[in-house]
Amino acid sequence: MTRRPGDRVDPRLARRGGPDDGDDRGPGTGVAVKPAVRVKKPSMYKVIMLNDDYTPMEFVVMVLERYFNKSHDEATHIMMHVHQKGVGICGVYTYEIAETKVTQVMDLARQHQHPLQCTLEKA
Ligand code: TYC
Repeated sequence: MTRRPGDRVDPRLARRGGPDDGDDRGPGTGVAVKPAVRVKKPSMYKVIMLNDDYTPMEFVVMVLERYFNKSHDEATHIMMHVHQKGVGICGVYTYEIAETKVTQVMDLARQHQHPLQCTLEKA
């Protein structure tokens, strides 16, 4: 049987160095047993883009291609969605990755003097 991290082990079956665990090498020589490891899935965060009246459409498409790995068609679709509805999702990531992407987008928009706004929201 193959065990994966996080699997529960029946304590009656685990070798714990008890009175008769089959280890006859004397005190202090028991088999070391790793404590059970419970691995939690990380929380996920949406990176959200907001519409404005001034940022050029081509700039938004370029941002979606460069930082969110979208194809030109996908990027155009998301940009048009934001343009028409006011808000849209660029992608869903763990906190640090989402935060990094928001910073990268906001920095580039500032450098080009566009008012583009990007933020993150718990998914
Ligand atoms: N509304 C902008 C325009 O007409 C385009 C735009 C789309 C801006 C999406 C921001 O997140 C945005 N030039």
